Amino acid sequence: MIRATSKGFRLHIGFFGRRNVGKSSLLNAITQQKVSIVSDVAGTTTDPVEKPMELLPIGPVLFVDTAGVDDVGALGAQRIEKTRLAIKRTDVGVLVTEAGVWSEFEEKLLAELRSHGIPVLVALNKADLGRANAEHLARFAQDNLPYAELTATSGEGVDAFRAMLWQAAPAEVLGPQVLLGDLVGKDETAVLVMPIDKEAPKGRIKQLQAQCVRELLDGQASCVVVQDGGLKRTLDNLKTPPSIVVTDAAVFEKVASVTPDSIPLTAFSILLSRLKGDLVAQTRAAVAVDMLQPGDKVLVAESCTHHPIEEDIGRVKIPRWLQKYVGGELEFTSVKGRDFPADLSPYKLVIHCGACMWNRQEMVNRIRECQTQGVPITNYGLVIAYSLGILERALQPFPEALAAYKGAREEQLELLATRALSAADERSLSLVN
Ligand SMILES: Nc1nc2c(ncn2[C@@H]2O[C@H](COP(=O)(O)OP(=O)(O)OP(=O)(O)O)[C@@H](O)[C@H]2O)c(=O)[nH]1
Ligand code: SF4
Ligand SMILES: [Mg+2]
Repeated sequence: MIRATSKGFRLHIGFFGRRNVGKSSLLNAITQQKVSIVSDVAGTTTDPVEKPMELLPIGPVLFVDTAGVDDVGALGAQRIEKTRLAIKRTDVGVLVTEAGVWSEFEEKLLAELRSHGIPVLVALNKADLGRANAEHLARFAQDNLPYAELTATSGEGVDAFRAMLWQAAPAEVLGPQVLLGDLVGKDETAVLVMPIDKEAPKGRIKQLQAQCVRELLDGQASCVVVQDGGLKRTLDNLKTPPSIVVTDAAVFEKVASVTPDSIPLTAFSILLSRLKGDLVAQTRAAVAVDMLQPGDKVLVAESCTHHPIEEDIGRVKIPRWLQKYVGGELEFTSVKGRDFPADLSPYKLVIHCGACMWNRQEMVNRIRECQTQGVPITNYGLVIAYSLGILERALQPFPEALAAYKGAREEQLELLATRALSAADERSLSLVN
């Protein structure tokens, strides 16, 4: 049973700033709980502290208190790195400073937050000790930077600041986060294929599968849940064909062979790419599989740190299918959680899981990182479907991604044809010589 909203579906609000400005005090004042330790010793918060809560009218949020980023020394460098990682998963950034303090340090932090597209609010804390100076207020006005003067220790100004938080939340985060509900109309049926294999969580179903079921119920649609072995029987028994079949990508091949072509078919991880990632970009990247050659390096990345099992999808199944497609050995590296290489240049392709445990901001940042370094990043479901020759079918419900797929295929075929031509030229040249 799902009792709580998972971290991945919460708006992440991060508190950043120098040491001792009152970040932890502000978090405690906003949540009205002693979440984070407060002291007058600079550098009290060392690792990011997380507090999930319901912040009305936004809904579920995750507050993240971070270590002061002006920290010094070797330990300080580690803390700064952790704070940097926290920035990457932030949806709304709170830049905390003391009234009267705004220097190059705050400007740099602001620029870093904004470089990730994060809306920023400035909290001028310790208003009981001093008020904001006119020069700083003019600076905020010039950039339309929202700010508030407050006193975290007495709570003064904190209610108004709480309201500013939800005004700053990006519309796409607050808007409906639809996985499947929009693809199945009222009174229609969806069939969800969920194999209960060794990867299935014990005694429950995955959060994203539960969310699909809930969305279908909310939309007055019907939902049939079945394991792969029971799919054919279920489809044969349904009087009206379902509007869609959604499967775990691990059994894509089997499910595609049983589902008639007239029934739309996709995978949970493809739904996740649409919700959390960038379905169009990740679809284009799936086609890059055609450029792989035996011996190339491929990075397989997962957002969570579950223990690998025998028939693990990322370590066993995807390598097997891809090597069969490429016709030779590839060199795979697997990484988990936030352990992601800074230098991606050795890799020809990154294959990412659906990142169900992350919020969209963090996954989109990872995609942008790969794009900046010119390395295509795709997704489990997309690459499996492509290597099995069923990606066009799996994208039928997503016209934009389907168009991107067709465009990318054409470009790829042209590239491959040019490659084949120049190889033929080289061969004839060597014959002549
Ligand atoms: N006078 C006054 N003191 C405050 C206020 N907010 C926090 N403080 C004090 O400032 C000191 C530092 O507060 P923290 O909340 O631990 O600051 P921090 O930014 O989390 O510090 P680090 O975790 O070390 O980076 C504590 O002694 C707090 O009591 C405020 O609004 N007014
Ligand atoms: S590996 Fe990725 S998609 Fe699978 S459970 Fe973990 S975060 Fe979710
Ligand atoms: Mg602190």
